[in-house]
Amino acid sequence: MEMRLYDYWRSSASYRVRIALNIKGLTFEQIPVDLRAGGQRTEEYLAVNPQALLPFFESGDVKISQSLAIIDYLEELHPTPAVLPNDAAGRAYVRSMAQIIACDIHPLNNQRVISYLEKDLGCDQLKRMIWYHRWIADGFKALEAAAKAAPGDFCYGDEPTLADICLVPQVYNAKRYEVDLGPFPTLRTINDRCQEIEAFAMAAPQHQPGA
Ligand SMILES: N[C@@H](CCC(=O)N[C@@H](CS)C(=O)NCC(=O)O)C(=O)O
Repeated sequence: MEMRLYDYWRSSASYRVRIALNIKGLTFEQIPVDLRAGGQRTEEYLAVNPQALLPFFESGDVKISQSLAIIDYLEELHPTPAVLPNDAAGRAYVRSMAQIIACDIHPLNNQRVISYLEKDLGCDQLKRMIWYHRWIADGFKALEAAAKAAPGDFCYGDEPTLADICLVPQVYNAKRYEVDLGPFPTLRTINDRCQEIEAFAMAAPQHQPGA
């Protein structure tokens, strides 16, 4: 069954799903939705995903929003190569790292939130950047400690997992907005290691349509 991914080259949540699809060696059609032009709020896209967010995944009758739910689905359907460890404690640890990013950093810095700060609350650019940096630094502090305490060369273990899949796009965002990554040496090393893996490299924003 052909897989389709509605995404945007700079969308970090879409970037997660692209990495997972690549790790599992799955081919997929990309349907770019231009977030900067408000493509997520068009009638056409709202009919696909009423939440007006990317990514969105389709495969036949299966239609899924939310990057982590999509990756869970792919993991269940295509268990190897796995992106979760094979023991319950390991899986919980990896999910907790992934959720530091996906639940506690990313939603606070999403385009609609930054735009709300600017247009509705009148925050100037400096305040918006202080906000943006704050939540990455907060989350990365916890993630740095978690990755340092974990075994292996990646966030957890010797193969990339869901935690690395979430980390790399978030580091991309951090670099884009010039967040100081000096205090996070473990995360920087893991990010560099992931860049050497084709599945991660090919999922990078600069290789996507529209970039
Ligand atoms: N929790 C969602 C987050 C999705 C999300 O926020 N996507 C961003 C792009 S990375 C988006 O579509 N933003 C559009 C907007 O803020 O208007 C997921 O993991 O899929």
